Amino acid sequence: MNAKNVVESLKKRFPNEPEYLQAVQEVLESIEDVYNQHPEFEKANLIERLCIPDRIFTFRVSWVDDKGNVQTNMAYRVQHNMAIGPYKGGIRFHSSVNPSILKFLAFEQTFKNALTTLPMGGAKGGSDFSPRGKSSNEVMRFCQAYMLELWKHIGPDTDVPAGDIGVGAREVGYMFGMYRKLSGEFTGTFTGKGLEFGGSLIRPEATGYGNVYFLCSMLKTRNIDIKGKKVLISGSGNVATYTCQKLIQLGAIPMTLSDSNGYIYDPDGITQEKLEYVKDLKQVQRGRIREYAEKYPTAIYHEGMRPWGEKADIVMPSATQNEINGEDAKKIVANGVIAVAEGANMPSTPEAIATFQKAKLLYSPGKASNAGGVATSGLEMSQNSERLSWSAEEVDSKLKGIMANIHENCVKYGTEPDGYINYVKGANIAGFMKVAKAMMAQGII
Ligand code: NDP
Ligand code: 2IT
Repeated sequence: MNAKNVVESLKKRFPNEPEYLQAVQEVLESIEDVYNQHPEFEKANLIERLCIPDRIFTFRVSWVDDKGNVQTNMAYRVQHNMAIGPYKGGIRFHSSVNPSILKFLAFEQTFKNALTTLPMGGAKGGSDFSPRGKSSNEVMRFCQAYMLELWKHIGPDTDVPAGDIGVGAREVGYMFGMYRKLSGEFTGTFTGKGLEFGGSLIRPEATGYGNVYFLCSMLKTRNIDIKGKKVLISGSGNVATYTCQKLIQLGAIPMTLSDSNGYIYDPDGITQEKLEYVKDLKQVQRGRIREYAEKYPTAIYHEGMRPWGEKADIVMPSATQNEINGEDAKKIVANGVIAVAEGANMPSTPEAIATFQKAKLLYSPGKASNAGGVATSGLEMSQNSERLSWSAEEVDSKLKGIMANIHENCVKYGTEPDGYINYVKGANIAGFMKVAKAMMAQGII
């Protein structure tokens, strides 16, 4: 195969989907050598069948706001690939959501889920509805309206949604409630549920904790201790918060958090006490990160900026796609950063990735280092199936084992002749081979 030809053909078929094409191009370029060793893949047109989603549901959602106005939003579920297990992946509510973004996320999810070693296919859903500035009643009515359409396409053995940007415990609760009522069954359709109704301990923490576990494995390859290291984090949502928490537990010093309006830099470091304030600010008061600098005046708020110009040892982007561009990456390298571990999905542009790899930084793509979230979702599905709940220690220890395994696979498939570990290549090849073999065994469908 010539990866370029496939990408060119997809560009012609889906010209208005830049994020989708970006994600596909990265994977195809890094698996090309392995793919060429398997002529049977080419005969079965495996690549196109793997890049194009199985199906996409697109629908209008209508709901009534608090003033009695009828609102409409566009909503979607991309069921990308089911070869190794039921469709699995989060739901994103954000004004930027469109088919390109959800297709890139569902594509990435397919490889990420394969890496977890658990039986989960890849999917993603969402809507251009933004919960920000909406009352809880409005959010509930929107979630219910979204489920009214989607419920018939999901189920514990077909498609299991979860959270993502704009979808946390509150939204999952409302969607699960409506799903349960419409289906008339109590099943584990949805992960990230409340602990009282089938949620798993450690699932809220899992993406951030998993990313820090992965970071520690990367640092270990160079005998570097995480203790005392200064870390730049973007975002202040689920992933950012629990990344910060695990870093504090391990003696590292988180310096920044952000939202789409700007970032805060705390020269004294973010402590657990300050983090508890952030959790309350974001999850209960639903406030903005700028308020941190009002509460802790030694911290500085930078309006309209991202944190990548600050001096630090480690960078953990945990907000959204393409939030680190080529110029940011140059600053990060110039500042002497040793590791970039992605919590968000595709936060670095191709130019940024090339800059990190050229400088031989420890750099892990989201599909490897943020896989702890969906992996723990897989553990929640297992607990729901056996109608049992595992202890926090048991889930955390399984999460650690899974992240260690993903790291080993990256080393196995991604180590280059000079010893540099190309985590992008490693993750893409390991994920691809598992899904490809399953698809080959199951015939042309
Ligand atoms: P949350 O909604 O909890 O938090 C998102 C954070 O990122 C908020 O602080 C938000 O700020 C900020 N953000 C969102 N969009 C933008 C933007 N366009 N520019 C700048 N900042 C932005 O989401 P999560 O923490 O769950 O998700 C963060 C990332 O991690 C996403 O890329 C997601 O796909 C990925 N991820 C999430 C997993 C999970 O388990 N939740 C698992 C694996 C990956 P604001 O309040 O201003 O919108
Ligand atoms: O991007 C992701 O891996 C998630 N948003 C979590 C998906 C899940 O099903 O837990």
